[in-house]
Amino acid sequence: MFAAKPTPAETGAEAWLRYAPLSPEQAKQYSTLPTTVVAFGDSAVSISAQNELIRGLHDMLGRDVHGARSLASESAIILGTLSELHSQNIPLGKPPALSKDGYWLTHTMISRHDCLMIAAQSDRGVLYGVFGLLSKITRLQDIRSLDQAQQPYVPLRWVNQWDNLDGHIERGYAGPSIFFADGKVRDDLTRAGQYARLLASVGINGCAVNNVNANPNALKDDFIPQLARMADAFRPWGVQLALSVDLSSPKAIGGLDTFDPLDPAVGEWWNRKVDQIYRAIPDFGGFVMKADSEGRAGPASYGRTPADAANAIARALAPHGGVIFYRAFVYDHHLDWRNLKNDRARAAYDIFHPLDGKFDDNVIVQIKHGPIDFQVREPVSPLFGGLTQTNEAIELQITQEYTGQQRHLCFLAPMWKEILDFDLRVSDQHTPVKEIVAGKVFHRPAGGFVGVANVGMDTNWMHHSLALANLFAFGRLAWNPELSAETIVDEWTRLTFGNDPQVVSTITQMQLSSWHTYENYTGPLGVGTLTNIVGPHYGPGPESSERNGWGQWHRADKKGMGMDRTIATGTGYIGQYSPQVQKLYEGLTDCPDNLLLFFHHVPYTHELHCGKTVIQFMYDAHYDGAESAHRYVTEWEKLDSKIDPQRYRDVLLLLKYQAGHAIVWRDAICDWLNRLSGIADDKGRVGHHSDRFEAEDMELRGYVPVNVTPIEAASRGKAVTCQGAQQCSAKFQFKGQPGRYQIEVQYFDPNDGSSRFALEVDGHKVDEWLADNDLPTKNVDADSSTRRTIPGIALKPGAEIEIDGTPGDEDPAALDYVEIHADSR
Ligand code: GCV
Repeated sequence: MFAAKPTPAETGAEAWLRYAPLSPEQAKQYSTLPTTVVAFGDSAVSISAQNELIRGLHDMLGRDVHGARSLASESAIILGTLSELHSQNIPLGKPPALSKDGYWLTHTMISRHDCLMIAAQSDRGVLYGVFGLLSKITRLQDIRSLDQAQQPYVPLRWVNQWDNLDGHIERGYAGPSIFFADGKVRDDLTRAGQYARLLASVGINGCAVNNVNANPNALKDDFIPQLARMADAFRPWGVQLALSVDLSSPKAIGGLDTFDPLDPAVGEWWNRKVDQIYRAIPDFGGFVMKADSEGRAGPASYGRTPADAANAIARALAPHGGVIFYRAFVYDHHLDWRNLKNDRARAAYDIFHPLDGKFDDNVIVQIKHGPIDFQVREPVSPLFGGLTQTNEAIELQITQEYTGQQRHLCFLAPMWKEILDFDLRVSDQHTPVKEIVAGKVFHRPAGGFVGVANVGMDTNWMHHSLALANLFAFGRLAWNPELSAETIVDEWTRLTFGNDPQVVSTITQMQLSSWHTYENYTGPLGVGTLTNIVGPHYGPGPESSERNGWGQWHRADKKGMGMDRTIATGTGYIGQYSPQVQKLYEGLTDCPDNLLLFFHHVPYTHELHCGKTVIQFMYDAHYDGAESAHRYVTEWEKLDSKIDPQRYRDVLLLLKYQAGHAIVWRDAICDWLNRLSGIADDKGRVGHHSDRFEAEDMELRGYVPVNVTPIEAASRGKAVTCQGAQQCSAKFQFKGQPGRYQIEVQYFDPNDGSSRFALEVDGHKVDEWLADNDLPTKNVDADSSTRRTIPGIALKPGAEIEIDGTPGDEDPAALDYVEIHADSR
């Protein structure tokens, strides 16, 4: 019934636009589909729409599909804007009301021929309709009596890329920039065009191409023609080019001695610069601005406000129809951590709420979804409810900075849905976030969704094939936030991996549970991601949040943990919400468990609504999370032969890596909490690893024990490293019962070279591997800690197990421990 064989050798480059051939049986239901695609428009976007439909139908149905510019006496698929269709006298009946990017898929009879029609207000809408139709066919939907209109929920659906001009991407995890290299726009922009196609397929209509920590050089005269080439690559897909800009540009590159936004010379400079950009790129989208944040220049240098800065630039953009997204991510990162009333979470509201009504109509305040910074769980930013006379956009992070950096599976749509659906109860009315940012609640002229995407040169765009579901989901939610996470991931899976029921149900279940899994082992109860916040934001590093000015405090001490943000005794942050939301969070009785530690400082023995104590919940969550991550491997393995070999293997490797790293997380956080609180795990797991052989206790040749910092980054805080020797070994005797075992070697894979390991049992080599993963550290620590699993090893009591490590460059082939478990398979 389903396509017998998946397409061989897929790389993931086509993402969800694979158009894999349908089986003859599947294709049968589309046998009456016309094979002529008539497009009346001649814009670049109309031509893309026509070509895309021809390509998709041809590839999926294996039929000869061709394009035409006018109707002949035959059935056809007709593409056109309503005005083009009118002028061709196409019978339209009563078209639905369509907004700018909306489309209508329907049938019409022309000279007794049944024609399928994709109609829209704009050529971009036609293109979106084409993708909509192709998606239905890929998912084997019945299109015989199609009559459906679709409208985007918000007008501005943008992605931001944090690409630096040198080609490095800040918080990018999939290779270098597809746009820039060596301070210039790349000569070959093929990938930029392909990216625009992907974006268009989910309705994204703008892309700011450079880092919000913007390099002023992007506005230099000689850079603008380069940007124009990028706009050319985007244009056929209806994606507007936009740019992040630095407020100090008039001074940094403009020859002025000030960048005071209220200085007339500065205003003039922006006017001239913007005019110059629009001469080169007439459909330029606008700017994104990060100012007075994390060391960026800002209006505060001149005693001016964000509204002064945003409006000065907005006025230069307005005559051209451009917009500026001004980011509300403004906070002091030198807060005094000793002052219990200080709270970074308050910053956006404290700064922007008083400015409500002071921003021009082409300014959109871009607000991160939570008040801190894309932690694994945060409440909704109260600022969404605090700006009733200002355009707002929600900023969601597609790139998994704090959620596993595309090495861990973490599908974010369930989290985004909770945020978008959250009812802020402004003026005691139903005011969900999605309606506020769409401009519907406060009747604003503009509003939007912004996703920080950070795709890179990796063939499959995001490194982890399953991570692309986040980019897809962002686009789908920006188009229609009423869609459920289940619907979105079902669509994505069918488009990406085909319609086999086992593949669809396995992948959708993995994706849907993955956020909770990740939350469980990295930061449950709303404590924030307990990662190394002063390092790469990746592995566990719970102490790094404390005793510094960054304000990502969890305030864990001997007795308890959590930030007191109450109105009564804490920082007062809760007071930034409406009274009904305040009531939800202020008291321990109502505050949901999953955000408890975000809002309250409680003793470890505090009993949660679920009946567990905080400390036991923490232990259990970490063990549950690590187990779930482990199950993803076995679930995925069941799909072998149902997924093309390359994507199957690549994902399997990542899931195995994740399962190992989840254990690193579990042990680091549980050990740390156990040490801090002195409270034992009811289930006796924490600190007791009876199957574990510590490397420092083995018989060492060449290897030297070292202390690892922080202590929780390695088992018992120690590892062994091979320095100054060609090869080292660590040996121990197995003392268990005879049987088949799985050997787990916990080693470190820092990114300063590639070491090699070999495992021998009684002198026979049973495995060898290279430690050459690209992990975000040069150090022997929790970011580099990695697990190698060697199944099916027969062991007898007294068997000698030896690990040989060969350093490579600066990588000292460091080992943490070995675990031996019965192999049940
Ligand atoms: C682009 C966090 C990230 C930074 C990022 C910043 C922002 O602090 O760690 O890399 O900078 O957010 O959103 O501006």
